[in-house]
Amino acid sequence: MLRLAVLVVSVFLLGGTTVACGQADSPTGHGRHSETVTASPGTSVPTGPVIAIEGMGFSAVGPVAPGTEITIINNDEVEHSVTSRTKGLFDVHVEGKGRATLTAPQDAGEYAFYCLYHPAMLGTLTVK
Ligand SMILES: [Cu+2]
Repeated sequence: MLRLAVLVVSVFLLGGTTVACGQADSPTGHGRHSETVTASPGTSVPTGPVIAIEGMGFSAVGPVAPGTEITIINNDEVEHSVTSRTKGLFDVHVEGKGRATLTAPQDAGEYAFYCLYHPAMLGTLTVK
């Protein structure tokens, strides 16, 4: 139950801080989601690329264009980060069960990243 409440709150936060438009005709409608929803259709599906974090690992993300907004969805209970190996390029922290946005670098290339909290978590972002 608490999990569901947190999920609902984060959905509201997302709707409030991003310009939620288009698909959210009735974000709080009567259709309740099951508790295991990761990216439920209808209310909060990101339109762009996504890096999902689950089980202490990053999902793969396909090549993205420079400057693309990438949604990071943390399905774990603990906080993670998406931090570039090249210091200072990007460093986005995502609370447990939270979401954040990473803006892809402007230059094409392969950007290795990891989690500051769990350095064994590794991923690569390709920009082209
Ligand atoms: Cu982590």
